[in-house]
Amino acid sequence: SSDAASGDGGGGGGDTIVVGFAQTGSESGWRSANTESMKTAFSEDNGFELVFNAADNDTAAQIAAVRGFINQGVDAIVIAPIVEDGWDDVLTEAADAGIPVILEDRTVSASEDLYAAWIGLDFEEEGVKAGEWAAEMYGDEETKMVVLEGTTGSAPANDRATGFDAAIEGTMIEKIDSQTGDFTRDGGKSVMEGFIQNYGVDNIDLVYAHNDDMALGAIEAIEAAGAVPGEDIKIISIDAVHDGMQALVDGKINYIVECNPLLGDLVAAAVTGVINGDDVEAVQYVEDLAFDQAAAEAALPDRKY
Ligand code: GYE
Repeated sequence: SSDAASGDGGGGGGDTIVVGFAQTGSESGWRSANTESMKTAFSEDNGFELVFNAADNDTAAQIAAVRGFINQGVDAIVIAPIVEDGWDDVLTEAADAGIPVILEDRTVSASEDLYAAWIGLDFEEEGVKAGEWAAEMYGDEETKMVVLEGTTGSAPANDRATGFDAAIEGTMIEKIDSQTGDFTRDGGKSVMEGFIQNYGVDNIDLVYAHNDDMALGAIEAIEAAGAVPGEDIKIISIDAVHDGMQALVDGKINYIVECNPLLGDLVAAAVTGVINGDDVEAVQYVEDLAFDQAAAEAALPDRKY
């Protein structure tokens, strides 16, 4: 409790729980909101000492950070895994050292025995929601679509593609190209510039972006090519961060599926529960909404991120 923590002086003794958090990096607005949520939840006032690492989306650096936490002997490790594969060794090392691991945000392909809990979002369902809307709006006419993928090998890039593709099956939406923009605005912009160069701005009808930041980058590329985003080229994205929602209100994005980054309190509760030996739900999904322009207009004033 905060009472137990106050007066502790941050010395790391007593009731303070020392948590190493291996964040992906700082690629997007979603990530900024997630980092802030985590730092707030794992505050000294809440009885934590947070050792924060952001790996700049370098998977080797992220694994090295987790090894550092193990060597340091932290009480618990939280990871937002950049990619799904490659976690078996270091998770086994954490288990051997008796340090519990809690995953937040993205999932891993490693055995569930190697971590105590995962808290995050249903990325495949997000893709389905985006695809169902695309199918309903554009599925009856010939629609040439390009896809801006998230970080290659990441759970949200994999699952958002799977869900969307399943939802548009049998429609007249044709995926003409799909490349990674690494979840960044710059990445989305340069990949979209390449698509426009290769296919011609008039031959692209729809962009499906795995996050808002890449959609915002694509908007810049579309406008620079003299076309009108949201009209000449429709755009669907995922996250519903503030700048994305503003673009939706402005008519430059047509639909956004939410991905809630405010996971800090749930993750902190899971860490505390695991350390206290409580029964902690091993898989915790957080609910997501979806917005068209009117819904975005209504929601924007009260958005927390
Ligand atoms: O959608 C994207 C971020 O893993 C859900 O990562 C997260 C994704 C999010 O960079 O904006």
